[in-house]
Amino acid sequence: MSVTTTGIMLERLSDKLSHIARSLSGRAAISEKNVTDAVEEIKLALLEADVNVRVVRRFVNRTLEDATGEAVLKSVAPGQQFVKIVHDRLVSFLGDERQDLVLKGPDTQSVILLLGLQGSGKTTTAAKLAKRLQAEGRRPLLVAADLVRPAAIDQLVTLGGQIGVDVFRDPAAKDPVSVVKQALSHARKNQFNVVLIDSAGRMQADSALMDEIVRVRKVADPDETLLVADSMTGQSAVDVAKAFDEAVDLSGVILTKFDSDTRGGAALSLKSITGKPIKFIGVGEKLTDLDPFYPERIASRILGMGDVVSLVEKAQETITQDEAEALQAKMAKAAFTLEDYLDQFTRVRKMGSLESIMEMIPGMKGRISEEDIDEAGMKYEEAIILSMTVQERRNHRIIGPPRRKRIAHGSGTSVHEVNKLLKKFEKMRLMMKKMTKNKKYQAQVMSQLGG
Ligand SMILES: Nc1nc2c(ncn2[C@@H]2O[C@H](COP(=O)(O)OP(=O)(O)OP(=O)(O)O)[C@@H](O)[C@H]2O)c(=O)[nH]1
Ligand SMILES: [Mg+2]
Repeated sequence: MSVTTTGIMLERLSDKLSHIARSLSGRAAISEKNVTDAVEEIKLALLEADVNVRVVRRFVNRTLEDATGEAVLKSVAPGQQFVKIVHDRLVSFLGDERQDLVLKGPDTQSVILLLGLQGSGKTTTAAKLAKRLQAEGRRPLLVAADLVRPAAIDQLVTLGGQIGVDVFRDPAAKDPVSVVKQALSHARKNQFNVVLIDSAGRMQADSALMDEIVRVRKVADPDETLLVADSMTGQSAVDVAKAFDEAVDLSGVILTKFDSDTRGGAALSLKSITGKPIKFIGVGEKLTDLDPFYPERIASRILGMGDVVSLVEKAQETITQDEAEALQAKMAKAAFTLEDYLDQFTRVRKMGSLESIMEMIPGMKGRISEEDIDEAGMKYEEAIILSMTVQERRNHRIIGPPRRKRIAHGSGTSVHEVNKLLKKFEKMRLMMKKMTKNKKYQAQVMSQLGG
């Protein structure tokens, strides 16, 4: 999907949230006050983005609940854990899983009814959906059931022509109910398996027009009753959704004009207030500009993509405090073995670099130099360690010249590489031991562990 256009929409909210996230995630220790302050800032950012007040309150309460627990504050990377909590909350407010259209099998007739306020994008979206369904191998029929606006039928016929989809119309009809009835039987006779009904727009959800839509819905008996809502209208899109849902029981929402510079509030409030999923977003005027709505992606987008998302992923792999403490104790006693070292390779692979895993260990940040972590050499190192016996991994000093030769052979490396690894490992251990004896370092570690 067009990530850049979505970015425009949520830019301001995203800037704020990612700033907060970054300032917290850099810290090795955070207090309950840090969390409440950050949540307060997020609350303001959400309100400013026009998110429904009730939704904001819910969001704030749940985030505080999750983030002020021991598990977060006492974890090794509390800032990262916090970012992950905010991210997961956002995903859940946006609707968790992607929700696709729920249609009948291709041998049966499915019906999609599109409704919404005037100018929200119903007609355009009907054509976009028809194009999409056609690409999926369906045989769609567009139905011009907007008899209110004079040019509405022509508009749909033009759009249908552009994508090669038939449009059912009856210029003489006075009641959309009769158009829909005829269209359904026309579709049955001519093997169209998806009927898309474009209904008349209304200025507001007034009772006369609501009555009409209720009657249309009754004859159409749709599989999908989709509200087409303009995301630029923010809060009022949510109110409109509520009104339509009460009248006709929506199955989902399509948020249009997601490419415009809106504040993002509608997307964040809709699911939470109406309980109806956002199924698609309109991201432009072209008929290809319709994207499935992925809560996960939008949440990442709101949090500022790139670095924050990787932080979230890292947080899932972060070593626990117990593990860090055990490692710490081993380092102090110079009991850190090649076995422990090997153990880190799997983590490193998930996290990207040895440097980043070292940074997870309290006090290690900035103390390991580039040359100590030749990452290209990691593959060799792993192969070498794997060729050792368990005893050798636990005590590398027992590895004499004949064994070095065997290990080199077994790992497909050279004696030179084996020697290099053993020398480097010895150096690392000495450094760790020296470091852990340093009083200043100890104080730093204790504060980072919250002790
Ligand atoms: N930028 C952008 N424009 C859109 C999007 N969807 C629709 N539009 C534009 O919004 C305007 C109104 O779209 P229509 O499809 O005619 O809206 P409608 O709900 O059918 O309008 P009425 O039938 O008058 O109630 C058109 O200019 C569309 O091109 C979108 O996702 N992004
Ligand atoms: Mg229209």
